[in-house]
Amino acid sequence: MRLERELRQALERNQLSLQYQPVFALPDGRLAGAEALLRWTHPALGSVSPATFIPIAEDSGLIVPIGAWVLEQACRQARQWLDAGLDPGVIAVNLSGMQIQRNDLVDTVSSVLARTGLPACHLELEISESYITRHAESDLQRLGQLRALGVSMAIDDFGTGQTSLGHLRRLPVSKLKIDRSFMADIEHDAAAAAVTRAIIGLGHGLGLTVVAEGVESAAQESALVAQHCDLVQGFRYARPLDAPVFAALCARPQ
Ligand code: G
Ligand code: G
Ligand code: MN
Ligand code: NA
Repeated sequence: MRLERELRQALERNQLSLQYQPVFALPDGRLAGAEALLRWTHPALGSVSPATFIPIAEDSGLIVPIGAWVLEQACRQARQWLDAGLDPGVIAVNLSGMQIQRNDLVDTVSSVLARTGLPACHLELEISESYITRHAESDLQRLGQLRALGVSMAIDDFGTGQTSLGHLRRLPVSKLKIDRSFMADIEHDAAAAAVTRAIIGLGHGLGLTVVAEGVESAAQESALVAQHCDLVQGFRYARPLDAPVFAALCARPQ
């Protein structure tokens, strides 16, 4: 596995970096935060998509040290923004299933927060719905401990997994991120719109904030405003940005 060997070296050779995709509030467009997204610049292949290398990182166990690096890097960056007098909002970091299952996850997160000095309220952990469906009781307990640290949690790719509604109610999460596949046709297909409306209603009924991902058009935005969706993320607003570009969007204190 050439890519696996090279991925192992990527960390120490500084080939990994993060981009930040902004998240905005509806209807006013206020910046709410960003999702940190991992990038690998391979010396020969150039930019390798996470869709290619995250599965390799998961199969090889490399996702554990790489995931810890992502967490540290995102928290350090957010702390720097705060120190510069900027308000980056809530910075979301994606966790893979293997990270969630580890006993040391809570220690890892709390020590990163302590080391970087980032207030926990600025960190959110995104957990794909596909991992949540496999949840054991112990994983649930771990998520509760994370929330006790003051970190918030979001269910990512919501609508693509099989979370039972009873289980959803027990999860210590504060946000649902509607998978971007559901954005297709919401502006002119009544059935597609019914699905997002139902997810938003479900989220609000459970007291959760709902984020629409993959918003690409003004028509999709209008549909989401009409459905009282709370937050949006997508190419209509901004692609994943290099850190200095995202910083330029952050508010200065009044
Ligand atoms: O950024 P892009 O759309 O190419 O990301 C593709 C996939 O890789 C998405 O599902 C995203 O959640 C995942 N991903 C991006 N960064 C990270 C990360 O730091 N950790 C994990 N586990 N997944 C990530
Ligand atoms: O699975 P996750 O939600 O973490 O995936 C985030 C990925 O979605 C990022 O890699 C980003 O590049 C991609 N993305 C963000 N906005 C859009 C969008 O508007 N349209 C599409 N097709 N992809 C998007
Ligand atoms: Mn995500
Ligand atoms: Na998602």
